[in-house]
Amino acid sequence: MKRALLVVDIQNDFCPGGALAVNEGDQIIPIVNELMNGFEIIILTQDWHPGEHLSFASNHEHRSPYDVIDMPYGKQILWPDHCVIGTNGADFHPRLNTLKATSVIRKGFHPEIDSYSAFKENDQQTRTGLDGLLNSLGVNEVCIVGLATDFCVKWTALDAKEAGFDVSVIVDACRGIDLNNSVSIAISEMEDSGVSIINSANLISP
Ligand code: VGL
Ligand code: ZN
Repeated sequence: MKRALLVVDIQNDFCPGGALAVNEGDQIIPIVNELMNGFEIIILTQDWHPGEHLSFASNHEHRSPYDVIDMPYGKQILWPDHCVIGTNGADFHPRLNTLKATSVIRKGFHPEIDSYSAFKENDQQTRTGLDGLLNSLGVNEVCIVGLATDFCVKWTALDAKEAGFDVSVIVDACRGIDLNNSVSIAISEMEDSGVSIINSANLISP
């Protein structure tokens, strides 16, 4: 029995003032830093896009952010340019305690594929290697926090479940983008897939 904390995309661009700011995104940071004390294995994820990434509306003619287009792998929401490799927006938020992290997983660096999940990209085939890392460390349970509840947190949780891990999402340590009620839909989808939705106060340290 070994658990890991997955800290999803707590980067400047997803926090207030950033290019794809999540409302109150920075408010989870003290809770996440506190939760880190209860974990030996802490994995941070980092959304990491080249400037020519096809999830950016700016790379398509006559398209605006939040338009939906067809990609070879299915529907894709177009986003404002965000988390561009090497920019301040792609850096972890300065108040996130990154010193405790044991690994960092970067995702979304293939220009033609978006990647919400920390396990596999949106084509549902290209893998990040996270399941191999967790398995080789003997992890059987993952607790997930971060941004955004309705995109990267949700897809990471669903893929973790599919990969055979016990999965909890600590909701008060997550915030969402919330397009058309997508946060409550995401919570239901996760619950229906067997993901436990819990509060940080209920997380008992080993
Ligand atoms: C995310 C949209 C685009 C996320 C990343 O971290 O939830 N959302 N890229
Ligand atoms: Zn992204």
